[in-house]
Amino acid sequence: IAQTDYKLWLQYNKVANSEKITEYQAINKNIVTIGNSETIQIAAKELQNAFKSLINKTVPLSNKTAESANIILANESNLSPELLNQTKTELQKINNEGFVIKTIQLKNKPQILITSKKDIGLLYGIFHYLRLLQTNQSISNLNIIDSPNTNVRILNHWDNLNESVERGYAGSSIWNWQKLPDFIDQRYIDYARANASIGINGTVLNNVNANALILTPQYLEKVKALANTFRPYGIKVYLTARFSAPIEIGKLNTADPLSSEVQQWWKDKAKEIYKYIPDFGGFLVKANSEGQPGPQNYGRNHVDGANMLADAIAPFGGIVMWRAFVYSEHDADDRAKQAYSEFVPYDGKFRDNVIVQVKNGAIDFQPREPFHPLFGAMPKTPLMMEFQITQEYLGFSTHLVFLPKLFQETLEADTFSKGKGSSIAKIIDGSLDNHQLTGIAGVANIGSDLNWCGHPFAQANWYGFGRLAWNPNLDSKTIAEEWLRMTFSNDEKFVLPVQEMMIESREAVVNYMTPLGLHHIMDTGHHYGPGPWVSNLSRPEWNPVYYHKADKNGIGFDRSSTGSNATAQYAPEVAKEFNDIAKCPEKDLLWFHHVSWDYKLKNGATLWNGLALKYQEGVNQVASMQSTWNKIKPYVDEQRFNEVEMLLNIQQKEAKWWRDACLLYFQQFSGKDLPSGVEKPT
Ligand code: GCW
Repeated sequence: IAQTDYKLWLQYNKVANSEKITEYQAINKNIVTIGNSETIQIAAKELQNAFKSLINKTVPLSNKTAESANIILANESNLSPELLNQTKTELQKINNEGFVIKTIQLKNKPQILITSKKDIGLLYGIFHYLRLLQTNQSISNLNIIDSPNTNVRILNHWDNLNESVERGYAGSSIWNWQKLPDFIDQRYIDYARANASIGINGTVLNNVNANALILTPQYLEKVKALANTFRPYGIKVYLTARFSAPIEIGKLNTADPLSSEVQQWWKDKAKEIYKYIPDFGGFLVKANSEGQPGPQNYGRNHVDGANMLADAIAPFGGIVMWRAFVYSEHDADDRAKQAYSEFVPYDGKFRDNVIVQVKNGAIDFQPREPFHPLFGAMPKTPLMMEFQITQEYLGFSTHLVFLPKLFQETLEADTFSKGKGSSIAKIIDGSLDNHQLTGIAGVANIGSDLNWCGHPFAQANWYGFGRLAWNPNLDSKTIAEEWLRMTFSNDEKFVLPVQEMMIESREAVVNYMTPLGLHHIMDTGHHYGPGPWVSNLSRPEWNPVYYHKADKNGIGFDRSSTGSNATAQYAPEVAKEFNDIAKCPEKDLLWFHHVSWDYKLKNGATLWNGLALKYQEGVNQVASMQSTWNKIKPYVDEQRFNEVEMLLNIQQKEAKWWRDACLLYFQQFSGKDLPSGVEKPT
């Protein structure tokens, strides 16, 4: 049996609705391309292939309009005056990666013109157009004007040179370093195509826990081969820069960013890289975090380090993405405060080609975190978002969790940094503080598994990340619907219940793992399964007990003004809310407060009962996901149906494991019975 899910959301299943297929066949008669870049050829070929299966038709390709209906692909410089005239105003509204899809009249026939400033816009345009067909929408009277809201839409692969993947749950790395540069695996092309279809335009090939060898000629040859493969798809290659590379591969005895010898080494290195890859994107750097080398090893700071690399790469147009994920045992009263304390003093001090990459929350990719307080606190510095698509703390590739719901929650959060309406989306897209350099990164969940992501539904997280990177204001519900229609079926009897299941899956995982603001109570190291009892690790903030602080008086981390005062890192309006136990959203309660077991929640239940009931609710939600899945069996191929069924069975077992382990453990402190409605652990 063919592996259906290798094809991701580009299944191009034959359109089942007969009216639609007639409509689509009538207008898609000829594909006309004007211009001959590799990108335009890829776009035309994609259309041809898609039409073959979507509408069961071989559509001819030419470079001249025929006397009938045409679908015309041409960037603005290749438009005839007649065509330009009909799209001038629309073209003014798009940026260099945007596109216009417009129904126009030519020779008295309706035509579909896809146009753009650059050819990459045409590729994005045809994928948008095909999405309309894939989701059975009307294609008459189109006038679509679309551009990405951010400029760096990038995947971060945590892939090691030995082909293992840090926090990867879908097999090994897809980069076959041993066979590169001469062997171009078809996967690289399929990867580029899938990314282009959702507007991703950059990829960091290797782990932020970096190996300097990637910067040696032996590897740069291989990186070049990948960059050449990705280029026509609009994807730039970036690498992580190990800060100590001048010592490890340069034979210097220091990596001090203020040493002129070190500065020269990076300048030469940049020059060398650009000889291989003229459009190299730049560096991603994890410095002085979790044992990685950095400027602080030499008594220098993040600005010294980032600017030194930025200066080396600026003449070639590259950027530096400097990560803000830092915490250390020396400042362990509250790990959540550290990135803010360390970075805010540097606001406005970074070079123009530096962007600071900030995780969505202040701890580490939890099922739920309040937004990171750095957002809104560094208005003079471009900040980019770092989401984790791979599910390190959310059940790996075993649990079905639809992450765009989580991403959306963060993007919509209001920082109040410039008063009400200062959402994170506006910080990320540069509009709030007027930044030109903008970006959004996702730690990839892609591996060598036949289905790319380990779980068939984990593909939706890759898809949704790309869609939100393009437009951070999209609704996750719309994303789920699009993805389902493209990946499985347009039948409403399938789409509606499964869409609901996806949307609910995020709250389910929060409930059965870390309800009411609990966090980081996963078992240590691997972060799979519960481990709230772990307390024996050498650094305090590695231990789950540090985060939940359960005792006989209650549970939760007091980050209010009576505790670590992390709330003071937010704008006053936000701080006021988080600080006050009565106003703090209950979903974040135990993140910000140590709350007594008898505290009355808004629904009247005591905290203990409420917590127990949330764990139970999570288990029930997974049971309802299972029953939804069983009902849609007729609409899904057997292979994917079975895979998801088996995975949901594991998720159900493990939701119970979480509930029982956490409640039995916390019960030692609360000393209370489980409320009715909560199943007794067996
Ligand atoms: O999420 C944590 C992971 C580490 C990771 C680190 C980081 C790449 O447990 O595996 O290292 O964060 O983001 O740098």
